[in-house]
Amino acid sequence: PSVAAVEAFRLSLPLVRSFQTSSHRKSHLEHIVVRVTGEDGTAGWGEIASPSDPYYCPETVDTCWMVLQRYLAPALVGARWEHPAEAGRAWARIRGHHFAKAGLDIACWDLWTRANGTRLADALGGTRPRIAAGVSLGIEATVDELLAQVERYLADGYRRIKLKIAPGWDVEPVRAVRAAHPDLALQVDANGVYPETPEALATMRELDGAGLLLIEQPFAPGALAAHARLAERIATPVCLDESVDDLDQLDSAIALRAGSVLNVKVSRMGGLTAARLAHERAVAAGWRVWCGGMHEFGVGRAANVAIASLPGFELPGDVSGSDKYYAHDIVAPAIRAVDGMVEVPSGPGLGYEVDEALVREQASAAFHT
Ligand code: OSB
Ligand code: MG
Repeated sequence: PSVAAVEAFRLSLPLVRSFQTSSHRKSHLEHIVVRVTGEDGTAGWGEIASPSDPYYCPETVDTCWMVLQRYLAPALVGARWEHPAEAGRAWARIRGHHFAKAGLDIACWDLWTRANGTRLADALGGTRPRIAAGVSLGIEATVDELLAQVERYLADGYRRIKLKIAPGWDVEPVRAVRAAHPDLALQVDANGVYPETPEALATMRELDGAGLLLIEQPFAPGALAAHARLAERIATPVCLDESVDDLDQLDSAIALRAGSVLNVKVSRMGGLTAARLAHERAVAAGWRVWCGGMHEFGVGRAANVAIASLPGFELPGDVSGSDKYYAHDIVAPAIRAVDGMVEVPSGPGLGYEVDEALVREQASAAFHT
């Protein structure tokens, strides 16, 4: 098939609970919703779940909007492909900009599977009828507030908790949560904020005694060697997120033993096609994999659910129900976790219906290529 038209919508949704970033409080998140139309009129939906600011990765909503409008959408329109895994050839010579590419890649997979009447999860090679969902909890004002959040999500049925950590908020909150829940499946994510110093190593050694499933991205994205040195010194598995946004980086990480677990994010890898290959390669190397998230709206979340149904995704992911973030999502039925599990939907494509009227009416900007 080929894509005859690309439409994009900037859409902001209010958060159920605002959260603190390194610079300010966020009460809304803005993502870009993408709609592609095939030659036969079939529609496919994708989502660009880039953060607004370049603190997680270099991309922002503004860079995604620009690159999508100026380079990616024009490259895709009219290009022929037999299978969605080939659609990315149209934009292969554009370097980087993985979040922006992921939106189009997801939309092409949705288009193709809807046109064929197949489920996205099946087309990707998924085998799980439901996926294990954990939650990612941010840095709170006090340890008591964090403990209350943990209680709340355990009461909701989630079985794995990830705590964000940073210098000044690491050993103490982890100890407190572990003391309150000795058997909890618990892991931490530093988003690369620790320098590789003796103090940081001492912190990692203390965390190593807390019975964590893994320590995610303690050092900067490019610091593969530092991750390898840490992985040799502690027993807790080191997990990479920001360090791996393409298959070459994954190969380097594997060769250097910079970790033993990969957080596979559809957005960071540049789409479902790349995420699927990363999953294959990591599993073949003996790494464990799980599905990470970027606070996706329903379209991106549905893509996460589909990829997480692949056989290698053995560890619970960050793919929680959308009600953790949004009271009104853009898809129906709402994506829900029951007893810590999200059902892989049975309908064709992404398996959820997009509220197109809401997307069109609420968008703050739109373009059509
Ligand atoms: O590092 O995994 C991360 C959200 C935004 C940016 C980075 C990360 C995250 C999460 C969110 O942890 C998980 C989710 O989508 O629920
Ligand atoms: Mg992370």
